[in-house]
Amino acid sequence: MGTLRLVLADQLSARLDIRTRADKETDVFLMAEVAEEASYVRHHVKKIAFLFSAMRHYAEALQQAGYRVRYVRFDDPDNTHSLKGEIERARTELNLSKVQVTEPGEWRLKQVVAAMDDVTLLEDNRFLCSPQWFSRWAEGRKQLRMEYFYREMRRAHGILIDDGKPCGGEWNYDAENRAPPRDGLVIPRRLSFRKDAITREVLDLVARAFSDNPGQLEPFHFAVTRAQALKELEHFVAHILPQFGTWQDAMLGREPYMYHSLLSAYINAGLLYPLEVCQAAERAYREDGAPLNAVEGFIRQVLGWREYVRGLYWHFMPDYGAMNALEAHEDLPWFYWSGDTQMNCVRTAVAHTLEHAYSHHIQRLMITGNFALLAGIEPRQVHEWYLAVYADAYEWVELPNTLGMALHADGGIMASKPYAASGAYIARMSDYCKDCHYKVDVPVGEKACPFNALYWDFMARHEERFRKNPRLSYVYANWARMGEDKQMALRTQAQAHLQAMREGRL
Ligand code: FAD
Ligand code: DLZ
Ligand code: SF4
Repeated sequence: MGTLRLVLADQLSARLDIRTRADKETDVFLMAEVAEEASYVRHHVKKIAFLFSAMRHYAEALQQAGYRVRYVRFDDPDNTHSLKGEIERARTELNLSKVQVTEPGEWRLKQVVAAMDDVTLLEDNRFLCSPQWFSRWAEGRKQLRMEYFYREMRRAHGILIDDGKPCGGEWNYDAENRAPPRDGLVIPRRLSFRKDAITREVLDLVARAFSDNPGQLEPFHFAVTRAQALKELEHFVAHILPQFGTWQDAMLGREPYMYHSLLSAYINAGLLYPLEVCQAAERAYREDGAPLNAVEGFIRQVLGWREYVRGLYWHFMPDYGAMNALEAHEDLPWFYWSGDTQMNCVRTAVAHTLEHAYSHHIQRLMITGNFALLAGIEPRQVHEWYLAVYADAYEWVELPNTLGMALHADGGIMASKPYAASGAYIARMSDYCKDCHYKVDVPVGEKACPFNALYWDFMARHEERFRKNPRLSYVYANWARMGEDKQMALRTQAQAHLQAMREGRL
């Protein structure tokens, strides 16, 4: 008797046990494009198109390798449009009772499949740290700081380690990274993959079936196969990685990608393995002279942050999803979906997002995330936005980044202080302010940059919680030095900005 093997849209990896254990004679792979998964948030159309096209290419590769595959298309008239429904339908029609599934990356979906009869969950062995290992590491620690987790990962996997010590003598080269942008930066061109017949068919489907969803479908040039994703990795390592560290936090209006890798959607969907990505970066350092600050900075994102947020997610779910430590209750303003705001930084970050289903980390954290933090937007609504609009978004990675890193809604489990910043930070790290309706160095008045008053209002609202934090003592010292009149003017201005936001005038 064979086994039905479910492969989800983000499990397109040949090295998973679900594939290596398959029997070509008796087992059947099930893959399904279903409305339930495609609509639990209003996913960006490019995200849906990327996943459906990558799924169809993966199914084709499975078949070519001699496996039996049952692929349910979105417009199949018998499609039940839920994964549970498709498992049951396949079981009955193929007369297969046993089902195996690689652990889903979302708590919601894991509950659904785990509750079904005769379903076995297999470990997702693409990750470099299992949820069990993370929980053992977390047990008994007062603070779960990424930096210490990352060092253990470096040692455990022997990445950038020489004779048991970190390459170059330091674990972290951040001091050399994160320069403000400068004029004349030339960013190498990105690869653009030709659309084949499968992708063109998917684009037609998505245009028809998801016409109300956010985002621009075309131009579409994502990699949709492992071979293409490997080309993207090679291109990044050879031409972009050497500059990655220095410009990691810089933002330019004309450059949505800067020196970032654009690999997250491919790693998360399974077209690339995180270990091979780290090893490719390490080789560039050891064999091709890529600078250590860039290579270490990049590896820290993949081996450190990526594994760490997944560990946090499984350790604290399901409670994590409902946290709102700062009691933020404002509604998400409409400009997150439309880009219709006079704040050039937010307008640009949203425009990049709607066009590419991508924005880089500093736009996510210090522009759209920072605004939501300062304005006190309800975490659940912000979370749903991030989960919807990025091609790389699945709850295991998006939720801790949004709730923990950007919104401090987990009360500091993830970050020792909130990533709150005023307009001065944005002016230093980007070229947005020079083309803005608002004036970044004006604190109050009609042209006042909203990030200034909202920053101080945020600090004042949460003084009780943050005053004793040693990393924020200089902030409260500055606040006290302003005196009551200036404080009052800033807080009144913040209320005016919030009112303008609620009325769609900001
Ligand atoms: P690069 O800057 O080139 O970084 C290299 C790789 O490191 C990425 O491909 C990614 O795999 C990994 N990485 C870097 N930072 C993080 C991080 N903080 N957490 C996890 N992995 C990281 N990342 C997602 O993959 N999916 C999400 O849904 C997601 N949502 C986010 C929401 C918010 C509010 C914030 C602040 C960050 C979010 N991130 C998310 C993390 C990060 O912004 C993206 O991984 C990154 O922007 C992807 O672009 P890139 O591949 O060019 O990354
Ligand atoms: C995000 C997504 C979308 C849009 N569509 C599907 C789908 O049709 N079929 C499927 O198997 N998975 C889809 N996914 C991914 C899942 O919703 C879910 O986010 C991940 O599988 C979690 O690991
Ligand atoms: Fe953003 Fe303020 Fe700069 Fe405008 S002035 S781009 S709102 S930081």
